[in-house]
Amino acid sequence: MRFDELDEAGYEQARQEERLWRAARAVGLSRRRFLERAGVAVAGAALGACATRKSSTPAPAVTGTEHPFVKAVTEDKFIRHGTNAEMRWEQMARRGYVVGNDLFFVRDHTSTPRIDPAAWRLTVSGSGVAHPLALTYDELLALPAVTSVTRFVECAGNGRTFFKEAQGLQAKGSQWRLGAIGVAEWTGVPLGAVLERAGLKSTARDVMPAGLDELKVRRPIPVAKALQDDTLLVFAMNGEPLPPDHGFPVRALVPGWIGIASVKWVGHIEVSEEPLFSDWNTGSYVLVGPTYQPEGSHKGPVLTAQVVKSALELPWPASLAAGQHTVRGRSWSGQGRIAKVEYRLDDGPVWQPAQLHEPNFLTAWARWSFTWDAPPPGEHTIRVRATDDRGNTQPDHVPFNEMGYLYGAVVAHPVNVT
Ligand SMILES: Nc1nc2c(c(=O)[nH]1)N[C@H]1C(S)=C(S)[C@@H](COP(=O)(O)O)O[C@H]1N2
Ligand SMILES: [Mo]
Repeated sequence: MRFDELDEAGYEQARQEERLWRAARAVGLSRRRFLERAGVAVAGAALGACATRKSSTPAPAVTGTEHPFVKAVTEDKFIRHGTNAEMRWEQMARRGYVVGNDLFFVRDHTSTPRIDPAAWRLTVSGSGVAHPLALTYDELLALPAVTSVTRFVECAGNGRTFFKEAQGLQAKGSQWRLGAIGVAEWTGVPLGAVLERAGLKSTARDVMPAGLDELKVRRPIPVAKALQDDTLLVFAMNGEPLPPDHGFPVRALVPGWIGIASVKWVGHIEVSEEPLFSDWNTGSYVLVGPTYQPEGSHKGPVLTAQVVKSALELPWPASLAAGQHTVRGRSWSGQGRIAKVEYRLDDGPVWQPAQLHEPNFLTAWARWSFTWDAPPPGEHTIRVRATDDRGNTQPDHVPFNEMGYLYGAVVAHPVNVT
């Protein structure tokens, strides 16, 4: 099989096949037998079992896993999309402000690596720092940390499937509905503090954390964003050591920005006086489509902050008995706090206000509710539209882009009233 590796979906498919093929070789399967057994998922599961029995070699700093995830990704909590797992929104109906680590969505370009914290090092180097630095896990944990930084991590492609469902245009990549977002309470060392220790120069321009996963996922951010108080090197999530699937031992947290900036399993940080590039800011995570133009080495405008979105804490489609209900959901923005949420039934002309609930943290989300007299039995839709305190609001339509990023348009949630 041949894939276009410059395209996000192609890259992942190619790597997925390579990974399984390597696993096959490790347990002595010929490529032919491997392909015969093909049904890639089946082969993966079988090989996983063999590989576990065989592994007795001493642990290097980074080892791969046969399966994409370490935590239990079960049907009741998640919708699987290959190496990614989307949170089921109805699960949030019984929960508080943050998303528990067990329910937090996972977005792995390949699979979750297992990293030995004793062998792990964080290195910082490049033309933008005066003295390159190497820190052990214990040394990083000994630096002054901040906690209670409650922020979302959201994939740039969250909502992607609506390009197809609402506009009939299929975008490349995981067909997420709205569950590629989670809010957690993060603990970590401000990235700026680590950069200062490496002698950050006033001429430094870009900062690029790089992951220790198979693809070495990396994406630059400007120094100004790296130095923001809440841009962190995170080592704990909701009061627990960062789970493997979410970047153990250390991930970046780049608040408000598309998820790819929050690099997981960080091993190295490059700091440069020159602009930095990687495939994740030139080829992907840029807007490519009829209304967008390439910009220099970037295939299109480079994505940074997330747009405004809303989701209902209901299954998709939902089913409700006729009568009165409290409908709940959450709205968020990468650029400010949520200021207003409105809802609308079916194609009715009137937007009515929903009630906002505290807390309403910046670049996290706001919960809201409204009382709904479910109409007579039949198929209905609920639409929700949020506005942030910068005046950004959810439009009825967003122009198509090939990789399906930033779908912030109002979504019609189907509700079957019985
Ligand atoms: N090293 C590395 N970092 C990564 C990724 C990855 O595949 N490898 N995925 C990114 C993407 S696209 C997103 S949306 C977020 C998802 O974070 P989560 O899996 O903790 O929810 O991690 C980002 N950081
Ligand atoms: Mo993402």
